[in-house]
Amino acid sequence: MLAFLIVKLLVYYYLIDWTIYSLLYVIISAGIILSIAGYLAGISRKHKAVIFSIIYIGISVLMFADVMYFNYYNQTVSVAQLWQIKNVAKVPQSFVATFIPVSIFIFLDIPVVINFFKKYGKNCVKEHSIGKVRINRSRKYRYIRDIAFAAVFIFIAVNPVNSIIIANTTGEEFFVNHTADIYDNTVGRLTKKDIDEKEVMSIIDDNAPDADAAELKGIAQGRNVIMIQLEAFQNFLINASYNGVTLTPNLNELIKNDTIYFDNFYSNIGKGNTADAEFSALNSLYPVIEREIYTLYQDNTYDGLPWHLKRQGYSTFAVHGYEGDFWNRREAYGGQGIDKYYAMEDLDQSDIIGLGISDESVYTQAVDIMKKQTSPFFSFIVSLTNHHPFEMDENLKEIPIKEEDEDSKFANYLQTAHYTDTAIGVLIDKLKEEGLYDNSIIIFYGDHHGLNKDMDDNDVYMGRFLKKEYDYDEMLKVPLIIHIPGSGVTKTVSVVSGQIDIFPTIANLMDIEISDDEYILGQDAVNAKEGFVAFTAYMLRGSFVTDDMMYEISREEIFETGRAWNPKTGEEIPVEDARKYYEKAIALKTVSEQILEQDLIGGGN
Ligand code: GP9
Ligand code: MN
Repeated sequence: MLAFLIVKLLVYYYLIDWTIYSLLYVIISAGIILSIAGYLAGISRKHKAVIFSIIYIGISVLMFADVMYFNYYNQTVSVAQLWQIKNVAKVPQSFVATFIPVSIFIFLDIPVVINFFKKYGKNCVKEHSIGKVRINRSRKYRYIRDIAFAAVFIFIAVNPVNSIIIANTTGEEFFVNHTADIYDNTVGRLTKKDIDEKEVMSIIDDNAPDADAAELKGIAQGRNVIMIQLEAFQNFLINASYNGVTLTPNLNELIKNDTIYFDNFYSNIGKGNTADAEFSALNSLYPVIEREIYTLYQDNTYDGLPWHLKRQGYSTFAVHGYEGDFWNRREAYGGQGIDKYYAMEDLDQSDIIGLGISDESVYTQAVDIMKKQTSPFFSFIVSLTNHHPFEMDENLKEIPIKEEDEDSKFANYLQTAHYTDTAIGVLIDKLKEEGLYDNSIIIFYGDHHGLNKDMDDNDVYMGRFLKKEYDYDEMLKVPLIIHIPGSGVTKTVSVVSGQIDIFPTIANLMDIEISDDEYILGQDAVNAKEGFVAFTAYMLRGSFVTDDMMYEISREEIFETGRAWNPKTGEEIPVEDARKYYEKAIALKTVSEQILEQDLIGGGN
């Protein structure tokens, strides 16, 4: 039975990223499980086998959830994220595609361990009742022992002295990790202090990047805004070909003329994926790790891009080919300044691919809505067809796949990403046809990665395709393409930028006034001298990218045990060189959280 338990734990720690500490974790976890079993076996309660079974199955289910979650998010499950079960149930394809067969070992030992417990439990009591073997300790002694054990355990889990050694050696152990998480989300939250509004502004002044030049100011002033967030669309696709076929011919063509292309642009999403990309782009604020801002801070007051345009007389609407209440968009868009939302149920659904309405159909229907506007408009379109697990009818697949890549997520991704580009071609043609092209600013950007480097052997396929190691610098890089027909402005901006910078960037191009007292955490990326983006998910809080350094904090969220490297060369950089930017990232993340928690844009709560 011990062998079964050990295999279960080995598989668990292997699947949530084996490190040098994992062996120690296996010993600690096994020790705790055996202590629970021993403790319960020793009591003479009628239903102790049932109690043990419930606890043990519960532990196993949580381990399985951790493994699934880790595979997708590079993090174990938190109590703050239990809400996500609802979304998993809605997108079962992605859940099934995330399942790793070996994780079944987490459940295989359950009958063996429970059976063992039953026998052992009976013996214990028998021995006890006939007064043999057991050392009969006094009740007082047992209380002291139990309290001391719990106190030491909680001390290690909560780590009140912030010891790096404790955090390092026990940080990801199953019981310690989940106890610490529960503590952080209960006591930790209740005891957290707000930062005064003035202090928030001064931290922003000291830390948020700020471009002071005003090149290209107002070149798109008064135009219609067509903003398209592209599902799972990564930057490596641009100007690339696979097996002799150009992957994104339409976007490549756009980039050649009247376009500003940002080729070092990053996704800075939190746990709300697509919805967080939207939020960050529209508001220049950072999302959070707990869940999507659209739900957590649905009732806050915002003053992002749509609100600024509304004040200039623009109509505002969003179009998306999936269920209206997904990511709580239906409820949240009003607060974002988006007046009308056309979701799946409001649109023609005759052309479905994968999860929802095909991009081509959504774009065509969106242009029809644009045509009906009587004032300049802000249209926000969120694409969908390129969604994980990237399944599409064979007849839509146009990329010939090499034998070595057959039946991979990577190959499927190339197909749906290529389709994304085809649909963009249809959109551009339709805009021209309807006379909406010349007087618009058309913005495309990716929401997040499609190919997680830790899933589906993507590192192998991508490594071969890119001819370099597939790391976060490539995985989190999505394109930002701003097309301003007839502007005569064609350039590539390579200074680092991210979704956090979209609002101030568009504001400059459209000459939208942003006053000094607005909470803006990004900068105008056209005029940026130095880039800076802080991360929230995948690379956790404290991680960042600058023009020549990327830093990933360790999973225990300890600065010293993170890693830093040059994103251009992949060369390692001493971690200490990252400290100043790490502090900047923490400062920006903290003020962003404070702005949301205190609803500061709405004047505070
Ligand atoms: C759903 C779509 C996909 O409406 O935006 O969301 P994702 O799973 O990528 O966050
Ligand atoms: Mn998405």
